[in-house]
Amino acid sequence: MTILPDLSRPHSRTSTSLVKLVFVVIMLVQVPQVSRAQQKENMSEAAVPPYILPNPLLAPDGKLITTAAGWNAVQRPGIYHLFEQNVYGRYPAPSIPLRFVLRESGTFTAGIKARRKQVRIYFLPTDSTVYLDVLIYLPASHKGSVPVFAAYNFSGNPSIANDPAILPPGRQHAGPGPVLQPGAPASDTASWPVDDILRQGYGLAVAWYRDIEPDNSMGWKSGIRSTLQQALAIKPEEWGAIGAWAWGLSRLMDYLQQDRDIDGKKVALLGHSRLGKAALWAGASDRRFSIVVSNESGEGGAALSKRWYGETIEAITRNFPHWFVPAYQQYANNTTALPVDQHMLLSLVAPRPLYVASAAGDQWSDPKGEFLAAVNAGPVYALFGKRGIGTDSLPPLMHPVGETIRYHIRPGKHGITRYDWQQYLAFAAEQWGR
Ligand code: GTR
Repeated sequence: MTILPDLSRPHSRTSTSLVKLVFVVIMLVQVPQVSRAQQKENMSEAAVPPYILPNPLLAPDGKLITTAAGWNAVQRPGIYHLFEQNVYGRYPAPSIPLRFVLRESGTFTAGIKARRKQVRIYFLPTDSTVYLDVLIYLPASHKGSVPVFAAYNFSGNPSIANDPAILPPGRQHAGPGPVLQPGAPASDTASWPVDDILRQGYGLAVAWYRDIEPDNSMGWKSGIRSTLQQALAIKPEEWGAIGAWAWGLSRLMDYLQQDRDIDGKKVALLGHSRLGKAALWAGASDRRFSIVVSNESGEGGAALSKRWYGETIEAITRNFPHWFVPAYQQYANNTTALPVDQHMLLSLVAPRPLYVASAAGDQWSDPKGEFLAAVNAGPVYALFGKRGIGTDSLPPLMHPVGETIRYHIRPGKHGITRYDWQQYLAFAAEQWGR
């Protein structure tokens, strides 16, 4: 792809000052480049070597993009394509008609009364073995369509709430992680404060990511990268598991768009950790998600890769070779050659609201690298007249900063907590004007 400068509009005074802002922000984190093989993981801030971030507004011909129109027409597609080629792979167009089957509906009291729906999304017209099971809770008192938070869960739909009516997964998927036992207490209710979500007038739509692809290096053989290979005209190696999971989120969105109980214009997509990586790629790829939330998504998610701290491309591609396209591996000890960094992934969400969150006890995810990526997506948001983080200093614990891009770091370990959710619910209320 050739990236051309945007010549469609004369540079206004605003765009000139935006350009200056771009330089200021970029200069704050850019320091001279060193070529250093990043063989091991570094957990010491003092040992972080200098690195250079690509400027998302700098077109390959050396001209700066200075308008939203130029970004959308030229730079956005170019950067998106670089992520497809080098990191996540192609995002196939849905060339197959989906089938939605309502399997169950009822009520559940999670502190507050909820309506429950369980829907199966089939991905092939006649085959019934390839599907995504969706569990939806809606505030029972609410009339009309409601905004929702959509997310994958790690351990299956029955893990999110002690609701005996939640249908078990249609099949068990190979590890890692324990096999789900029917009737066992929900194992992950702490990550899903269903009552808080419903009380604030939102619905929740969740699905188990392993319906799309089991999370191991052989998972592609039984996941959609094999079963939908023909239907989507994409070879398994043309995308990775994160790409497949992200694509599944878009199909969940297809369902949400046509459910009259749901306000399809107000769907916030949230993901934690590896599922945060998938949520960011889905949010970058599918502009119907009106808010995107990354909870401790780390390397390959919101954290900068060129900053040598915490998990590295070398470690992630060694431990999880199935998550990315094979091309990503070539940057394992050569991050300077990577033509993008994760602030550019965050930029692809612009101008939609974006929340990036870290935990101080989760240094493997590189909280500071996540913060700096959020800061450096700011110049793209500025093209749309939106304010980003507004500071280049990591804020104190539990002090969310920023407007359309927001960031917080909280104490504690890797996980998604009630505190995290409270910030996301407040952010959504603010952004959606509720
Ligand atoms: C870790 C991995 C991280 C993150 C995490 C998770 O083992 O290194 O990139 O994805 O798993 O998903 O919990």
